[in-house]
Amino acid sequence: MRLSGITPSGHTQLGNHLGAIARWAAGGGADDLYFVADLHAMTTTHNPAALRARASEMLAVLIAAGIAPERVFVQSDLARELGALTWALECTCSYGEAARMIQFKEKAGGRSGVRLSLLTYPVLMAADILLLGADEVPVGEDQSQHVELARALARRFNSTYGEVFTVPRPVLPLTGARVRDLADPARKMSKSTRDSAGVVFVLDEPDLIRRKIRRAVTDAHSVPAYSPDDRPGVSNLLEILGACTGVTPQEAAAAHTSYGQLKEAVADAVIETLRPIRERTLSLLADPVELDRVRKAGATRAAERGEHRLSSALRLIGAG
Ligand code: AQP
Repeated sequence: MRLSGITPSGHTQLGNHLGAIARWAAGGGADDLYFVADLHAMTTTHNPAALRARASEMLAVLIAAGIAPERVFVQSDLARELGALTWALECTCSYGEAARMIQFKEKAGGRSGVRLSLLTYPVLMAADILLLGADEVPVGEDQSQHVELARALARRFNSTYGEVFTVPRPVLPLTGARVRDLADPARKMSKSTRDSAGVVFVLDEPDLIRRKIRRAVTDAHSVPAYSPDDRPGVSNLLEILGACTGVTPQEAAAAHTSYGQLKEAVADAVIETLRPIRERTLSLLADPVELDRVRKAGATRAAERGEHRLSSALRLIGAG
């Protein structure tokens, strides 16, 4: 069983969709679970009301994109279970192990005023994985150290207190295109980027999507060619077009003779790819009672899947 999450650190963007969500919707095993990792969006300054709204919106986007509602849940709906398991795992983890995490070192930058949760969130991530018994965790390079920690904690807990956890394996994610920021193709498109001129959000209006794509940074050439290293802007557009229309970036390049023509084609393809998701998301959000019912059902199913591991772990560690 695979477990994948998406953090509501901003609104869902095109990269999240083409790189992850579309794959999640298209493939995977019947047991796989996907979650909105809202607790992970609290490790730096955050706005509670905005986070709550984004978490609901992201849940709706995942369902609208085609992931079966019974495979989706919001992490904070399992806050009690995850909080209890995180504590048991923190009591299995050394301070040195947590402080060695590269992401912590990079993000904390040696400052003592950072939230303690920035140090401990890999333990919460271990709890996400171990509670649900995921044996495969798709992770990119930046998170692989955290899955190693989850493996170490699972092994240590099992050998110290008793066998309860499946030891997870990091696996290559079902990745699609790697989408770059339209205004700065040197960096990847990210939902939390402050200047959103180069970020297409899944819920952007079609007109806005077209304007952002028309303004995409390219280069001094005039005929499209796929060459990511020296022509990152136009190559990014070709990858986006390829991902939206099911062709290779090279094929997309061959079909266009000018940057202007290419940008219009990219805008059309992105708008048509996102249109049904946007429409379904808006209709899900327009019926909060139904969305809440789906959300509660997802949370109940996920909690039931983890219940026996949590109660065994707590009993084995001496709680209750
Ligand atoms: N630009 C991207 N191209 C392809 N895939 C991407 N993903 C993110 N950006 C791109 C994939 O989306 C999934 C969920 O992402 P996440 O929320 O776990 O974290 P992230 O990778 O940090 O996403 P963002 O949008 O860049 O968020 P912030 O701004 O908070 O850092 C992952 O599978 C990720 O690979």
